[in-house]
Formats: sequence, C-alpha cells, structure tokens
Amino acid sequence: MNTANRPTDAAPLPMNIYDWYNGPYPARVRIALAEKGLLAKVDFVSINLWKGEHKAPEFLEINYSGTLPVLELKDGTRIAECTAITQYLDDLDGSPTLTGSTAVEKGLIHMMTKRAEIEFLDAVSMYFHHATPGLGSHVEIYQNREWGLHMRDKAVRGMRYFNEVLKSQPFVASPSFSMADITVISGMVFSALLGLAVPDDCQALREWYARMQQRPSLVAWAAMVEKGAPTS
Ligand code: GTS
Repeated sequence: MNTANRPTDAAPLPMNIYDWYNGPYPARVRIALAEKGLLAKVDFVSINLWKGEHKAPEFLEINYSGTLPVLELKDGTRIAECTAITQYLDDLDGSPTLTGSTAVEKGLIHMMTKRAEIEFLDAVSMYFHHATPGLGSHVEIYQNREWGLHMRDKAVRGMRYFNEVLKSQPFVASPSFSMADITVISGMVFSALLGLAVPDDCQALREWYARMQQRPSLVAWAAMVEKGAPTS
C-alpha cells in the first residue's frame, strides 16, 4: 500500500493547552500528561473561568463549547474534550496505557469513562452550575436549582456505584490504571471543592482514592494547585 501521501502525526510536539490551573476537568488532562511523562512538552495558557474568559467570543473561536481544556498543536489543530485529548496523547507514542491496548480493554475503559462522566463527574458539575453560585451571575446565565439538586443526588448515587465496582477490583475499568480512573478522580476533586461529601459507607471508594492520591501524577497536580493561581 502506498502511504506516501497519508497525513502524518510526526513531530506534533510541543503543544499548548488552554486550561485553568485547578479545574477538575483540566486536571484530567494534566494527570494524563504526567502519567505519560509529557508535562514538560506543554505550554499551559490560562483561561480564567472566574472572569468568564471561556465564554468570550475569542475563546469560542478556539472551542465552540466554551469549556476547558483544549489542546492545540503547533500546526493549529485543536482538540477539545478530555476523552479526545487523552486518546490523542495515548496514541502519540504508539503505546496506549490510559485508553487500553486490546479491543476488550478499549471497550471497557471507554464504557467506564463515559459512565464516570454521566453518573458522577458531569452530575457534580451540573450541581455546581445550577444549585450553587457557580462561577457567578456574569457567567451562569441560566440556573435551575431543582435540577442542580437532582444532579447532586445523582452524583452521590454515582459514588455508591463506583464504590461497589471498587469493592472487587483495584481500578475502575481494567486491571491497570486508566482514563476511567482519572475521570472518577476528577469527580472526587470536584466534589471536594464543593464540600459534597463521600457517604460514610463508601469505604472502597475512599481507599481507592487514597491510593490514587499517592500516584506521582496526582502528587504533582496537588503541588501545582497548592502554589495557587497563575499571576499572568
Ligand atoms: N465535556 C467536556 C470535557 O470533557 O472536556 C467538559 C469540560 C468542562 O466542563 N470543563 C469545565 C468548564 O469549562 C472546566 S472546570 O469546571 O473543570 O474547571 N466549565 C465552565 C463552564 O462554564 O461550563
């Protein structure tokens, strides 16, 4: 087969990532980068969520959805959505470790990542945006408190679901750490920021999270957050 004219992924680094330093969704990509040893290849561009910079017309040109993070390659290609960015990073070195190697692993990790978003992380986010002051009235143009509280309860049910999963396996989707773990970690980070407590009976979830927090990628992320918001 002639592959001479096929688009190539050669030399795609360095890259930019638009994000906000302690955002729970941006944490997913920062943790993935750290797990893959790629943090040093990235320039982070701060978009201040609290000022609503992610909803400004200039940023909507970068990501139609007006959300963080977004990865930008040096040729200008932009990839939004944490799952898509993580998949890209995994495929870069031809040795996927976060999104699976075999067809079964890929399927299970994809399913559990989606489940972690729908049942937990995105529900926490909806709670934040609808039933708390969120990012402030200049950003939160529509709020529905009842819906937000419904999402909070859904998130707590999600915690109980993942607690059950983690009673019988060490990781969320597979025999090893994956994008699905990172997604549940992000849900735990977001819950902690909002003071949304993990139910006392979720022992397996708590133990798993304590183990996850010892991984070098999470230690590095916590140290970066500890330093506070970027000044420029
Ligand atoms: N589905 C998107 C993804 O997976 O990338 C969701 C991204 C998302 O919601 N990002 C948050 C955001 O931009 C960032 S953070 O809240 O975790 O810091 N929120 C701002 C908003 O107004 O929705």
